[in-house]
Amino acid sequence: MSRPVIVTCAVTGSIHTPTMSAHLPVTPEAIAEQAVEAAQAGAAIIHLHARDPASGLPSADPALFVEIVERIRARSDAVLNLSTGGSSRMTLAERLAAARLIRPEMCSLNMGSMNFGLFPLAERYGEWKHDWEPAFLEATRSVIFKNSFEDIETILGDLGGEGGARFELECYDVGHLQTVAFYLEKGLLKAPVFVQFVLGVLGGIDAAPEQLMHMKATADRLLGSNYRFSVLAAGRQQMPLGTMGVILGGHVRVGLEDNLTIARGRLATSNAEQVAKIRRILEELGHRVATPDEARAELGIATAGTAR
Ligand code: KMH
Ligand code: ZN
Repeated sequence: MSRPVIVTCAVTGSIHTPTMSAHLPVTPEAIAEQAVEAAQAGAAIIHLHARDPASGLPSADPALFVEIVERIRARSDAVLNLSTGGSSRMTLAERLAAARLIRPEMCSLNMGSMNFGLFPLAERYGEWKHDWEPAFLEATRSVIFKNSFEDIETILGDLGGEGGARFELECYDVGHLQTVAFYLEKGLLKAPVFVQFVLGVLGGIDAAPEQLMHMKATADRLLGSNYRFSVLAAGRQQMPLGTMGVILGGHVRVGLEDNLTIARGRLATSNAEQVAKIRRILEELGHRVATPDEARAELGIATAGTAR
């Protein structure tokens, strides 16, 4: 049966570095341009990070986020989803500053503290565009991506609640689903929650079909009908496991934050290229992409115009 599938596009993130792809957008103009193209290609939700325009280093500067958001809003009605994960080297206050100011329709919310290993990526490159890149990746050997219960409650309290943001609940392992169930039970999260199954981060669950089934079965058991899900697989499993998520009745996230390629050994030239690819696949499967307003209705976001 034809079903509107919500495609999220995560356009730049804080994992990849400028050396890895010339197509990774860095400046507010480039991030906004790629976001608008991704929305035109079929993405209903745009997941946003910012980078320092000169160096490409992940940035928490609210002024950069404001510029990105204003540029996108002038040309697109896509749901804008601001990261509260930032990068594992930012403090919680830094990570929240932009969302506290902008009050977006959606924010990410990472459901547990974990190792987040980017250091193996450093071995693949010999020469770097910027000095900070190898040190940034190497630092993930010792840095914890901190998302304590207190941090989660701070984010829920500051950004959620009545009239607040809906959340993309980033779950990197089955244990994180227990935390989602806990906050649903406590009433701090409101159903239906939007769970992003994140597979393939070093330190989280690996990117394999069996693990996606395990995440889905665990979420079904713990969350019942109170959740919707999307699938994000880091690296080359992005399209295969995203497709599997669609087949399982879920939604899908693509974008250069999670994977720089469009096929084995070939860099994607834009975020829109990845959106177009998953769109072709899901249309071949008999589905269609959800519009931003269909995504808002499905996820309980107040319709554009009535809020923000
Ligand atoms: N980078 C992804 C694996 C966030 O921005 O809050 C998860 C993510 C986290 O998008
Ligand atoms: Zn992100």
